[in-house]
Amino acid sequence: MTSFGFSLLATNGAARRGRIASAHGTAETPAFMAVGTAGTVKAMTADAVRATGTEIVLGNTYHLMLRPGAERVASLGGLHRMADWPGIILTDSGGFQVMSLAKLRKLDEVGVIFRSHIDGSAHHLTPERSIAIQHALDATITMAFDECTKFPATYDEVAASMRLSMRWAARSRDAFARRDGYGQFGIVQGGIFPDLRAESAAALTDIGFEGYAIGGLAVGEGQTRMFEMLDVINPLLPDHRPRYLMGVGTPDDLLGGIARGIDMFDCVMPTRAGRTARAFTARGIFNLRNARFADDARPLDPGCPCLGCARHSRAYLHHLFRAEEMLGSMLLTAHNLTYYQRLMAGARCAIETQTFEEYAVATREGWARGDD
Ligand code: PRF
Ligand code: ZN
Repeated sequence: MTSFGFSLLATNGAARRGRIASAHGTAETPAFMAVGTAGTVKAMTADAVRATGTEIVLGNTYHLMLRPGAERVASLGGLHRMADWPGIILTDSGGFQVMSLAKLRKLDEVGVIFRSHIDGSAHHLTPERSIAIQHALDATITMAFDECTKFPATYDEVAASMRLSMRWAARSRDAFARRDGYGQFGIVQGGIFPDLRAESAAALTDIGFEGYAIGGLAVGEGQTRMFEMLDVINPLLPDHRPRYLMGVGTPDDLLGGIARGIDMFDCVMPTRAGRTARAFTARGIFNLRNARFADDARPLDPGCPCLGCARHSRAYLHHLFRAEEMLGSMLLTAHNLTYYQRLMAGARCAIETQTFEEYAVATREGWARGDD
C-alpha cells in the first residue's frame, strides 16, 4: 500500500509542480478539485468527471451526514464505492457549511449545535464527530474541523475565532485514525491579519499534518487582500507538504494562487456556472442564453476536447438552455470542468519549463481579447 505523500517535482518562482500519492491513486499538482457536495458532481456521471481530467473530487461532511447519513454511506461501501469514484476524495469538515446553510446555530468550545436545512432536525458537530464521519465516508483526505471567520470582523473577533479553530485542529488530529495512504490537512485561519495568520500557521505546523489548507479567504475581502495573505502564509508552510486554498476561485484567482505557491483548489464556480449557461473559455466568459448565439454554428471553445465543443455548436447549446433541457447543464458543466483542468495542465507544464509567468500573461490576454 502506498503511503500518503507529496513530491515536489519542479518550482518556478514561488509556483510549484508536484504530485500527491495516496491509497486512491495519484494527483498531479497544481490541481483543481471538482466539488461533489452530496456524493455527485452535479449533472455529471463519474466517467464524465474523469474525462475532464479531474483527479480529486470533494465531498461534504455536512450534507452527507444529513442525507443519506455517514453510517449508511459506510454500509454501502464508502463514498468511493457508492459514487463510483475510486480516485481521491477530499471531504470538507462541515463547520463552514453549518455556518452558511444550517439554521439555529450555537457555537461553543465543544462544537456547533445546529438544525438541518433539509428537515429541521437537531445535530451536534464537534471535531471528534466530524473526523469520525469523514472516516466513515472513507475520505482519502480528511479536513480538520474549523470555524471560517466571518468577514469583516474585528482583530479580537478574528483572534478568538482562529484560536478556537487551532484548539479544534489539535482535537481533530487526536481523533484522526492514521491509515496508510490517507492524510489529514489542518486549516490556517486568521482573517486578513498577517500576525494572526502567522500564529495559525505555526500552531498547525507544530501539530503536524499531511497537508495545509488556507481557509477564511474568498469571503468578501477581494482578490488583492487574498493575494496579500497568500504572500504572508505560503512562506510559513513546509515546502514538502501540499497547500490547499479552500473555495477558490475564478480562473484568474487560480493563476494568482499558483504564482504564490498554492497546490490545490476547489470551487463550485465551473459546475454552478455550467448549470446557469455561463461558459469559461480561452476568450473569456460567455452566457449561452444570449441571443447572439442563436445562429452561431461555431464550436463554443475551439480546441476544447469536451463533447459540447467537439460535437456541437454554440447555437445548439443556446437552444438547450432556452428550452431548459438538462443536456445543456450536463454539456456546459463538462466543458467548464474541462476548461479548468486544461488551465491547470497548462500551468503544470509551464512550471516545468520555467515559463509560468508567460503562460499566465498569455492566458489573461486571451480572456481580454474576447470573442471574435
Ligand atoms: N473552512 C472550511 N471550508 C471552507 C472554507 C474554510 O474557511 C472556505 C473559505 N473560502 C471554503 N470552504 N472548512
Ligand atoms: Zn469544451
